[in-house]
Amino acid sequence: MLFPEGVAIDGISGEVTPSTDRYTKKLSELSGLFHDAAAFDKVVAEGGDPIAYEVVDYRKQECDICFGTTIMMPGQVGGEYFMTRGHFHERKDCGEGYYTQSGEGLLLLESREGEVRTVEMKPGICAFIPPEWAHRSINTGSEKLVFVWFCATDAGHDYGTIRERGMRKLVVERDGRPAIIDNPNF
Ligand code: PAN
Ligand code: ZN
Repeated sequence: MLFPEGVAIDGISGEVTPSTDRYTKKLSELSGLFHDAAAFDKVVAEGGDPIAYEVVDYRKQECDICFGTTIMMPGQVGGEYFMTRGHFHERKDCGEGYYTQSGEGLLLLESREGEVRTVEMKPGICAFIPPEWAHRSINTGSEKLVFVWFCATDAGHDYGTIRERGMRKLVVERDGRPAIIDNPNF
């Protein structure tokens, strides 16, 4: 039986207490994601394979909703900001919410039909991710980007589509600011 409880979410560290699960993605695990493969190898080697992001879950399999945080480190690979893998949900009726707690970033979204949108990620903004929109978060700031996500427990992740063909746009630093450019490899 499940019991109600208050879950503490630290908006700066992203820690979730109590949590049920967590994982860390080191930069080397994101091989193939960034446009500049040589720059990627260099950052991994010279930067000591830094952590790119961490995901902390509060998830009860017996319940339909779950939530957690994503804690994204700042960094760049060949001018491209650190980003998540990006995915569609397996369940075609499942959307998601991303409520930014601290830091700054961009949420890059792409529909099945190929329409591209971005939503600014900054404290106070809760991004609505509709079903059937792939979503990738990008830390465009110099601090950690921490956001709370909430979705259906069994939404599932379809990573394959984005892994195989990438997304239509890249987010890169240009003149000290984030710029959204066409992905030349798409
Ligand atoms: C989030 C993401 C998390 C990491 O919990 O899974 O930010 O991003 P990737 O899974 O794309 O690497 C979410 O959108 N869940 O559905
Ligand atoms: Zn998702």
